[in-house]
Amino acid sequence: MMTCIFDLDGVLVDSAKYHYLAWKALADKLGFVFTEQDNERLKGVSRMKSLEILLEIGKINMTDAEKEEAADEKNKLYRSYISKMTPEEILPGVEDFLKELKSLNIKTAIGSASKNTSLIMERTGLDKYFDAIADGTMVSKAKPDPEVFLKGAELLGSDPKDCIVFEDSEAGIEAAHRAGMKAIGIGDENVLKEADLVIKNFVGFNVKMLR
Ligand code: B16
Ligand code: MG
Repeated sequence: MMTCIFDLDGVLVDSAKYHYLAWKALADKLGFVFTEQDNERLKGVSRMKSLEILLEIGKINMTDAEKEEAADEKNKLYRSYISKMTPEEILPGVEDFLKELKSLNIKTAIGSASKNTSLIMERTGLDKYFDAIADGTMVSKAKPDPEVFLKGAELLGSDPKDCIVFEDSEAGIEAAHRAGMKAIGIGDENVLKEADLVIKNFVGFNVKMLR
């Protein structure tokens, strides 16, 4: 039976802008410029890996303890932004597609690297559409490792070969394929070259197009 697994940031909601603001505040404090273009490199990447990329851009060295502290500080600021999110921030076309999946009894899961998944799901009301959540609190290996998607399939009792993953990052597309799943890219087809199909967004997208 078909199962749909969704990445969260960049697929269902645009939380990348809040990640950007929070990382930028840290860069400002450390005294270097962090642009929106730099932020592209952090999409789909874990929190600690994101910090390491940021520090590389700013040419700054930190001890492990300082890194923990900086990542914590960023996360506190990030959570203050996402705790004000509303259902209006669900990306266009997403809810119609999720409603269609529900009406057809197609199983759904989240497969996200974020440790803040549950807060975003609550604030936006997305939680009512999902049968299972696999997120950064449950896995130890980040995308492109397939762990988070395999966890999602396992929670639903689905066979990976019946799963279709929706992803906005290259690492996520690779992770889906390594899990033995199909991958639909959300975004730019020149970037998400490895995806089985790329769509710009969910506007007008429906289950017929999947079959
Ligand atoms: P957190 P996704 C990812 O979510 C984001 O794309 C990435 O930018 C972020 O660093 C990562 O989650 C960890 O997030 O700091 O909230 O644990 O795209 O896998 O849904
Ligand atoms: Mg993403």
